[in-house]
Amino acid sequence: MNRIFSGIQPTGNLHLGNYLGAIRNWVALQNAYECIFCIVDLHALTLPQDPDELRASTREVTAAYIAAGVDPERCIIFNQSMVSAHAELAWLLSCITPLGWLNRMTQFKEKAGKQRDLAGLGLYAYPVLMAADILGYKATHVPVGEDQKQHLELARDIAGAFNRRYERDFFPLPEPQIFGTGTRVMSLRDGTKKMSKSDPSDYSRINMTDDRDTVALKIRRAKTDPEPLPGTIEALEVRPEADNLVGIYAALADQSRETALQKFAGQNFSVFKEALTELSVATLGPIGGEMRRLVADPGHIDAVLRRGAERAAAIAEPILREVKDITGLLRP
Ligand code: AQP
Repeated sequence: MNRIFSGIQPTGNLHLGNYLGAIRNWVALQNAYECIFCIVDLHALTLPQDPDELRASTREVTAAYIAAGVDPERCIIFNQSMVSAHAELAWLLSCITPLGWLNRMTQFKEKAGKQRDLAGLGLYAYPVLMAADILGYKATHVPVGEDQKQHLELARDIAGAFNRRYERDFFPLPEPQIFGTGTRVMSLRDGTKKMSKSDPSDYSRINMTDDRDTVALKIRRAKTDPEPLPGTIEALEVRPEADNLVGIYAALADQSRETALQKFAGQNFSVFKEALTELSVATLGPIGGEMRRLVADPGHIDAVLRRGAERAAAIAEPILREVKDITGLLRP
């Protein structure tokens, strides 16, 4: 059986990168797989969070899933902290994960910055919790953006380490699913940095709830160069900001970058940016509106999350019990 697990951290404003790199793909996948979509609130705690904002953000991410078209009846939608198997399994897996594997993780290096000794243990151990999220459901496939590929490879290594240690084929090795042009959306202010919720500059990203005027302003202000759009992908690729905007257009229009570029080759950015604004608003406008409607009814969102947590626990708890038996933990 093919089972998908994926999630997003409730750490602030969801953006176009989260939509194109993750949520939009989930909507398409829900017809072909058993899907578990999590709001990974324990991961969010790896950096300081305001408790009220964390609660609000958890509901907002849930609203985004539903507003974008993830069906809470067909899929399991829940917040991670409601199913204790995640944290328990993370401990068991951390005991078989060599430090050397974690030392290679680039996201830790980026997020910890220069003051690595001050970074929390949770930030360092984040990939082990992510492995537990996935393996705790014996998920076979994990749709992610490019940025999460390294963590997923680690989850596969940990699954293999467990299977070898206990000499059985217990955990399937989860396959990454990385789709098309939206897998790495970059900042609107710097084409070499990914679009991120935690970027202090609001102009670096298009939020899923931005209104038309805000989207138009952010795209108008997006960094570009004075040259018109080139005619070839090779010429585009050496201009990271232009390349990023064409990539976003292509992803939104569901086209290849080549097709999108041909449409605007030789034109000025002002023309292209207007078209990009229209496309962004046409896609995100209805989703943002539905998100606002859903967030205004927290009772409904909480009911979805409660039901999702029950369904998730019904899968994860028996798997955790088996892991405990295999590892020799007594369950008297
Ligand atoms: N810029 C991006 N382009 C494509 N996909 C992206 N994703 C995130 N940013 C981009 C995908 O969204 C999913 C959820 O990511 P996350 O919130 O769990 O963590 P993240 O990757 O660290 O996302 P952010 O937005 O950068 O958040 P912060 O600032 O909190 O760290 C993943 O599938 C990810 O690939």
